[in-house]
Amino acid sequence: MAAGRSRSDALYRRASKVMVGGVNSPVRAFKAVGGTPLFIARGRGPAVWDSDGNRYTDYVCSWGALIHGHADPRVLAAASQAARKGTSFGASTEVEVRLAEKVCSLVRSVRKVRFVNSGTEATMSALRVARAYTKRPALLKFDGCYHGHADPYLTQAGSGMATFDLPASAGVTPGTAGDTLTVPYNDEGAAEDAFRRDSDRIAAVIVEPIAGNMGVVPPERGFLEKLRKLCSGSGSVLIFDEVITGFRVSAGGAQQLYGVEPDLTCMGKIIGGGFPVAAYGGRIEMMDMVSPEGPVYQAGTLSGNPVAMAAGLAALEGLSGTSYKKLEKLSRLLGSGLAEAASAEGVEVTLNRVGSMFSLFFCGGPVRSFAEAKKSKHGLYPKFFWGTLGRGVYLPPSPFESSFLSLAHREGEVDGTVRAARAAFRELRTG
Ligand code: KE4
Repeated sequence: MAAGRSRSDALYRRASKVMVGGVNSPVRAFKAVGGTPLFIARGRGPAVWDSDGNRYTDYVCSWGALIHGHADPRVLAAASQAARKGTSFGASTEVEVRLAEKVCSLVRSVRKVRFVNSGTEATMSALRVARAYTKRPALLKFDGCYHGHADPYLTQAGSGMATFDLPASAGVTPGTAGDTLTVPYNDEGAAEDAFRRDSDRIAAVIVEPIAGNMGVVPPERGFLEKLRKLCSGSGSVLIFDEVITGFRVSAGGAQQLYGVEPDLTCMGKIIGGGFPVAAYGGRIEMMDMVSPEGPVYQAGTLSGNPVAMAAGLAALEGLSGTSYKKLEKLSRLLGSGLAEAASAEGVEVTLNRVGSMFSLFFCGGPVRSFAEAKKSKHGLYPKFFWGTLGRGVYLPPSPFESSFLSLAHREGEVDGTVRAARAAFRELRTG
């Protein structure tokens, strides 16, 4: 399959001279799976091609942003039409109003929104609003959840922090870290204990309503409801970080799927159709704390960028009820195919899936927390990653990430992926 990866290797050597680690985001460096990272030359639909011309069925999908697949014609047309009118004005435009109206129509709890350029900005700003609104300092988050790289979130985080086994980040002051409480995901009792100890200090609880950054870990029954009750009972702000799950698992995100309404919601990835767009929004009395309406300052040169807004609007307008039915049908086919392939080859795996986001753990189940996710035999993941990559399937280069299907994936891709996985599972067993 692989026509070699010499161009990627050469590009990585060049990149490493001028970019930290040869990458612009740590997980892309393939440290969790070894070897040198791929350099991607182009993508179309469900596929990407590396710089050596090797084709892969893509399950990274730009970390979940590309629900329509690569180079979606509608998104491309919208972005290029917008760009021809100018790329940025630093002033308001009609298209950002239309995207804001679309977001508010899809996510019931979001009555007002502010666009930013990354999920990190969204979660950082949402916390600032919560602290201003409650006049309290502390944040409660969950082990294994990742909310971007703002200082308050870099303790016991998932995604790249878990990949590099970093319980905390250098450069975060003890004062900042001291205001962040972490408890295990899906542990209602631990959350209750945190409130019993610190409810008068807790400004906000932030949670991935479906965890995607320790691998996929769905909420146990009652977990989100418990967080809602604890926050309502103590005047803390409930923040759903739906940067991954927003518009992914349903039109209204995980909050619609599970019927639990947060006070603030952070969104990203799909909302920009592959362009740098994120947002935070929610209750009017909280959002009106933000400048210029209120005392919480937050700003951004490229916030609401018209090209990115046009791409995001096209992405959201391209989603309908049937989109989620299609994604569920194909994702179920893939999930069962992978589980059957592992079982046929005598490899113990737990496959967690919600809609079109899924991940494999190399251990018995259930996997309901970061501690249980870490029980996965991670030594097997690199072998499985390279075994499938060499057969034309591109999975996330870390076990602490989600895989995603797009609306461009078809049964042909799923069949090919299951065949490649079965061969890779067999290699795990036979060495
Ligand atoms: P960004 O700042 O990377 O746009 O978003 C931060 C973020 C916030 N919340 C959640 C739930 C997220 O998953 C993320 C970012 N996701 C990772 C992948 N799991 C981005 C990939 C990367 O770090 O390169």
